[in-house]
Amino acid sequence: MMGMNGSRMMDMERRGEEGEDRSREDGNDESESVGVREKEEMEGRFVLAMGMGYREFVDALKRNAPRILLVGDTGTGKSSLVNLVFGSRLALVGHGGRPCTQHFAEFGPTDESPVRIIDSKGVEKLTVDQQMEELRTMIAEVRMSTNLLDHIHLVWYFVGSRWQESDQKYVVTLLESCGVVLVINKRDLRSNEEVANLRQAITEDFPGLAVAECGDPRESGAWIPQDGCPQGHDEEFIVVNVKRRTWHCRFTETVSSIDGREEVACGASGNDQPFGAKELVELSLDRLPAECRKSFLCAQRVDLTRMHIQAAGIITAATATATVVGAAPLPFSDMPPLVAIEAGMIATLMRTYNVPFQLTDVLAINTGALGLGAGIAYAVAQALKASGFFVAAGMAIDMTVAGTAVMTMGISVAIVCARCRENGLIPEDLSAEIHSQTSRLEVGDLVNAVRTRGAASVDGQIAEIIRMSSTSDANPSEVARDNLRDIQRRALNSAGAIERIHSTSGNEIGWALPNQ
Ligand SMILES: Nc1nc2c(ncn2[C@@H]2O[C@H](COP(=O)(O)OP(=O)(O)O)[C@@H](O)[C@H]2O)c(=O)[nH]1
Ligand SMILES: [Mg+2]
Repeated sequence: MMGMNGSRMMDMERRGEEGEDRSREDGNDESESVGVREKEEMEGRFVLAMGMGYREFVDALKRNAPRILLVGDTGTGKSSLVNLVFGSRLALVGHGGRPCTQHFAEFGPTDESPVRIIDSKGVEKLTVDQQMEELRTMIAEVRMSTNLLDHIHLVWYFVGSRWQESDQKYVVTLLESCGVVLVINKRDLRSNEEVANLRQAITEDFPGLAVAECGDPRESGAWIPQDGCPQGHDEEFIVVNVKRRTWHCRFTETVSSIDGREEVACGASGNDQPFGAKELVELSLDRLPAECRKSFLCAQRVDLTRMHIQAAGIITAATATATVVGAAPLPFSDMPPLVAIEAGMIATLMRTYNVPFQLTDVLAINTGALGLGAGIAYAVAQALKASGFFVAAGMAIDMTVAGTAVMTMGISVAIVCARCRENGLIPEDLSAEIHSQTSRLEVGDLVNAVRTRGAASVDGQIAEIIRMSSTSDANPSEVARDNLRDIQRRALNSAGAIERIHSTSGNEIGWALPNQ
């Protein structure tokens, strides 16, 4: 088998691109127009293959979507919180959704948000007892289904300004059939004292019931921090930049210094980021049945660390598959599968980070300089044709090249998607951003670790590389290199191919490969 190294691949691609340009200039040259047709065919197959892998992934998530019931008075911020956690595509508005009963409607699942949200509508006109009856009937009805996925899996119960007897009754009823998380929402509008009192009353009724405190100050009109600045200067706030609603404490104090009297400003400031949603996600996750957790994780948009772990699993799986495909010594037959694997991985990763994308984005990313995708497949075909011979026997894509290219691409996509999610912005040219990231990565060694069968244990390390590289300017390659010894040790260890060396006192002092 004749391997192909990275620089040669790039070389070929460069030649391929030139070929492409030439074919645009004089498109009536017969051999070149064949090339164009081939390219179209290649893209057609690519779109098809990618569409399948990605579709399966999304459909499975939707099939296993958890069903979450919202309970709480109108205006407690239910819709706002759902939008914050799952994105606004669920369009939780009064009249939408599929009616469950007269007073409940269901939203989702969608491709973007594989969750089912049941929201109440118009229950405020009913008495507490009638509302309770409605709730009981609805829960009993869905529990008739033999399919556990149709049951209500979780309730987000929105607490009002006081904890009342009716709250206690509601929660008792709900706990009979599903997990409950109490949500003290609009936290930014409540005083610490109010929250402390609520928590105490709740704990008396239900010791150990999960409570999440959330708030989204961006939602309110005029926002002033409730509990003062950290220095306790309650009266001295100004809210600057009303659009973004940042605040600044302008408290000043006159103090004596050696040279005389001086003005000292507090200067504490903050901004109005939403908060508490991550905690709500964690508490909810703990209470969901295992079958629905993956969908829930893919639907939520607030906990990045969870997304990294998910992404690492996807990258590892794609890398392992590409490595196997790359190992088959069939000339070029491995191109379409590799293209599909990589494209499917890119789409799935973007989905995991909830970065909106079009098929054309995936195409653009996949045809970039270092990606082993449609671009390279086409370029290699062009290069071979230009040099006068067709597919030569033994020209298989080397397995390490395949694995490395896919993993490199995966980590780059994940890092860039994580950054997009973190700052809420998507670069104008997503593809260029990902390719610039790709050029900073050399993870061949990492791929070797994955190849040693201990793939699962590598997930955590990949997640860590993504995490560190997406929140700082750290070079992902350096992060990878620093972790490499440990990654390999863990991979080998879990594959059972490693002997631990212990000191006489029993401490692990090293490791070794058997028979070497
Ligand atoms: N200050 C503040 N306002 C919020 C918060 N959550 C929601 N709101 C506002 O409260 C109002 C009612 O919210 P909505 O989500 O429609 O409540 P729902 O009736 O329970 O679905 C809207 O004007 C929101 O902008 C929050 O955490 N803080
Ligand atoms: Mg609402």
